[in-house]
Amino acid sequence: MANVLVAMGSKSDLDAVKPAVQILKTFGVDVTVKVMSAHRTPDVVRDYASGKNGDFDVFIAAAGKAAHLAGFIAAFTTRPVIGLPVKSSTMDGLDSLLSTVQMPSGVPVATVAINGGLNAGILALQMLAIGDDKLKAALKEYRAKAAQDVINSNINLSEEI
Ligand code: RP5
Repeated sequence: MANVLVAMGSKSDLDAVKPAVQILKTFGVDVTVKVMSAHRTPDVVRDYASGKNGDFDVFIAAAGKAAHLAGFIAAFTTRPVIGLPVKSSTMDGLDSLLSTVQMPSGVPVATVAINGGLNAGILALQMLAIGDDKLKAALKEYRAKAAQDVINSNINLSEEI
């Protein structure tokens, strides 16, 4: 069974990670959610990232301000790491975005938008679907429904404007 670790730098990041956790659970993926900080509890992060505390297929790391959590995890694993920059400071999340996305060559972090929790979850699902035909089919269905929702939004549109 696929297993994703959703890590956040502080409990204050919880709202930003909820959409990621929810979509993963909706698709039946095992999710472990933990608060751990690259700066405040680096030993804990290292243990989770290096496989000492479980074997995770994909990591999602949410952090704000000097957001080094995703990059720090990526330093200890060759599994995919998805960075989720959190809008948690006076700089509207731009600080988090740049801290997460600007990784040195050789140690990538796949960074989604500021507070892009849903996309972080979907991207993790797409990674897991590479080796899982059932998940691949479920994602195709999800996309088809999303497309239908856009088409349906045209119904009665002219009456509303
Ligand atoms: C980061 O600093 C966390 O990821 C959080 O977004 C931000 C603020 O943390 P708290 O001071 O609210 O714990 O490390």
